[in-house]
Amino acid sequence: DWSGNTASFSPPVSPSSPGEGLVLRPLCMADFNRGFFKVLSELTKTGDVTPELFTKKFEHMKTTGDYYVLVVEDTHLGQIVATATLITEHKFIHSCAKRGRVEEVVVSDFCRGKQLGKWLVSTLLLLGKKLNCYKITLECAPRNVAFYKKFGYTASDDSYMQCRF
Ligand code: 16G
Repeated sequence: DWSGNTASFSPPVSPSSPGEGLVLRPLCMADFNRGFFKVLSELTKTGDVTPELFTKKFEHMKTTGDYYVLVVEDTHLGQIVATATLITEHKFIHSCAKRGRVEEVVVSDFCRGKQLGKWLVSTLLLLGKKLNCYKITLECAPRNVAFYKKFGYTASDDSYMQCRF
């Protein structure tokens, strides 16, 4: 049930009217030179990633068919200004269903207020539904919980646990 999606756009934002010069599209190889990692570094440590490593990893992701990495490009600047990823994970349960994960949602600091986060997150919700995911999950900082609630995400009773290496 996706009726909990109450996110609204003001002014209206849609894939056909993203805002002057802003384009939402899948990641491509050339985005390495358009500041893709600079945007990611606003979320967490990216480490040193060479063009070769990026190419190898991205090729692998494309081969699996389970990675949907979206970017927003400011075509005037020729720079990536926001990104978000949907990953589908395969299950035996729920009649061999897929589960979706939303990861690395980042909007460049200087682009705040343009509702690019809403644009990306709502696009990934529609995509997850289209791909027949039985649920979509994400982890986020406590300050972002209210933002995701607007799209119908609810806090889970399950504990989020991790081992870090
Ligand atoms: C946030 C991100 C997650 C990312 C993590 C990186 C969203 C919705 N969540 O939780 O995808 O992997 O930050 O933090 O964008 P880390 O470097 O501590 O793993």
